[in-house]
Amino acid sequence: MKNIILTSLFALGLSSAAMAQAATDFASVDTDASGGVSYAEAVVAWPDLTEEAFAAADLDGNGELSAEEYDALAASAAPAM
Ligand SMILES: [Ca+2]
Ligand SMILES: [Ca+2]
Repeated sequence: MKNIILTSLFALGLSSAAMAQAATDFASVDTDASGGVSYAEAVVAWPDLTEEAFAAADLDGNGELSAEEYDALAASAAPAM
């Protein structure tokens, strides 16, 4: 049964899009629950994220994305994929 379900998901092309969505909310990406998303954490959820894009999203330049900074990044990055 599992294989049938997985195959169906892949066949529908939901594998990357749907699962990426599910795993990219702030709390999920902040894997160490520090309250900020580091570049290392962000790149897990956004493999294509460049350091430049991360730095641009880090508006206060503290090296981590707050929930607000992260949401802004996610909003701009999500439609691309
Ligand atoms: Ca963190
Ligand atoms: Ca920041």
